[in-house]
Amino acid sequence: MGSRTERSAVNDMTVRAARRRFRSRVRPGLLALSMFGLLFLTGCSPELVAQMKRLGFPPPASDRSPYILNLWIGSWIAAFAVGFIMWGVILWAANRYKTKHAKMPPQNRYNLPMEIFYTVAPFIIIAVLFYYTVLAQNAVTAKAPNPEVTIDVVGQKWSWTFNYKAADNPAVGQDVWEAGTINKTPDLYIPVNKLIQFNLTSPDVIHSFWVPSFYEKLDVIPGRVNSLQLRPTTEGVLAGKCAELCGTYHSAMLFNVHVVSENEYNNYLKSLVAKGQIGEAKGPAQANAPARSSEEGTR
Ligand SMILES: [Cu+2]
Repeated sequence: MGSRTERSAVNDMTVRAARRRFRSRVRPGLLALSMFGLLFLTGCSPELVAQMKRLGFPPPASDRSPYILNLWIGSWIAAFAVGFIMWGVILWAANRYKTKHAKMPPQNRYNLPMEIFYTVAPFIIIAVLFYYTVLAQNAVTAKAPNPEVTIDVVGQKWSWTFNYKAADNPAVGQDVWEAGTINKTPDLYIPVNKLIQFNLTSPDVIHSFWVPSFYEKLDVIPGRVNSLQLRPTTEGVLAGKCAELCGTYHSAMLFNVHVVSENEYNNYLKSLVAKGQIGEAKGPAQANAPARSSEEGTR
């Protein structure tokens, strides 16, 4: 009886000594990490800190952006929560059953509750992510029957054409267009806080309409019309690009998005009327011809 008590006292001392060793090793590491974090964060500009808080995303620029941003941040929180639990369990097991203990940990083969747990837990994680993804997707792809502004976008090899359906707009009264070329980056003008519908078509290969600040992109597919709606929330100039590797000069498929006041928007459309860019443009003529395989470049 006495020897068992002595043995357990010795065990307690060994465990306490191990804990002390562990703390003395971990504490300086944590301190260094937090000092580094503090220095790193204080050395950053407010924009960079804001971008880090969005986990790398640019400032949101449309009414649909917050849904995607929340899904992005929520997914990382869920991933880190699972990660911390798993890292914790791994570290605990590695420390608890170090080889110098020379003791086999209790084996749990055929432990039914444990097996059910690690089968069901991933399904719960996936189901929760799936649920929030569907909610965000429905909010982002929701369409109203009467958008305030409609713009037909043509993605062609290797630039963009924007058709402003402005015949109903009393300030303009005509449909107008603007087209880019491989050497001229086209401008897309949209009015702030208006519900805009983009109808996307391609006369040649698959492109993808992408304005990173809107957080969403949509494929531009020959033979079908894909459309998306959004309401830009802040005035400014945003970068637009093609997000589908579509051929040799894919990287030239850039455009500038000018989010402006309604007045500026109407003035811009009137300037297109003045230039005679009236009616509808569907991309360059050669782009409308069937593509030959030798012209395809990288496919
Ligand atoms: Cu493209």
